[in-house]
Amino acid sequence: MTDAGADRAKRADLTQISKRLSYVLRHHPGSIGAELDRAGWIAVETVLNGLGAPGRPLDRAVLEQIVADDAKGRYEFDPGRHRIRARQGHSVSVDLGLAAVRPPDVLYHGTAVRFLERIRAEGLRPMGRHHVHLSAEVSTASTVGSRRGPSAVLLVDAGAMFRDGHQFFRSANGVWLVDDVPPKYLTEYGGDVSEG
Ligand code: HQG
Repeated sequence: MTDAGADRAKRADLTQISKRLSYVLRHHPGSIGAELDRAGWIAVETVLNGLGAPGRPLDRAVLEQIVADDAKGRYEFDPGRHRIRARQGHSVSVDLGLAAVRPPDVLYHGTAVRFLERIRAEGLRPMGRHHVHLSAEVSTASTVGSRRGPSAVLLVDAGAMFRDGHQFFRSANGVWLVDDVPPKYLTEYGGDVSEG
């Protein structure tokens, strides 16, 4: 294999491990026979054992690299680096201890065009996750929406929601979180979104 080929293979391996890490830390710690504590933490050693082969734990340096290189800052270690957790995106019940904060006046949500009709009727709901995820930038919302084919971006009147008493949280990696967004605060934004 060429050096470039070996690099690509290594990156693909790391991506695979990162996906399994996300699955364990956000959705199914039971898949490695473990549990998260209330705040979503799990012992690093448990993760290394769980993501490695039997009798051959994952190398700690590999986990450190995945956390450090993650483009979205999805994971964090505790200060002593004994425990690890996902910063947001959970479907299992955790209390991340985030304080409610005032949002910017406008936030964005990217979604699939095929979901729009239902969203117009019932607003944004957390679906499988704890919260509805919103972004401060259109570009991020657009990328998130594009994961599921033809996409649309919705503009959220976060200022009005805040004035009306909705609580907003901001995860350690900059994702805005809210329980739900009723339809009256949503406007369809940008080109590939058609009314009706
Ligand atoms: C849609 C990724 C029908 C919602 C991303 C979304 C993000 C509705 C899907 C993070 C609906 C849920 C979260 C309704 C919402 N009717 N569809 N009433 N309300 N939806 O994956 O926001 O890579 O749970 O629009 O970057 O897409 O995992 O949420 O399309 O930050 O770190 O239901 O996941 O981050 O899908 O993505 P998701 P999301 P990670």
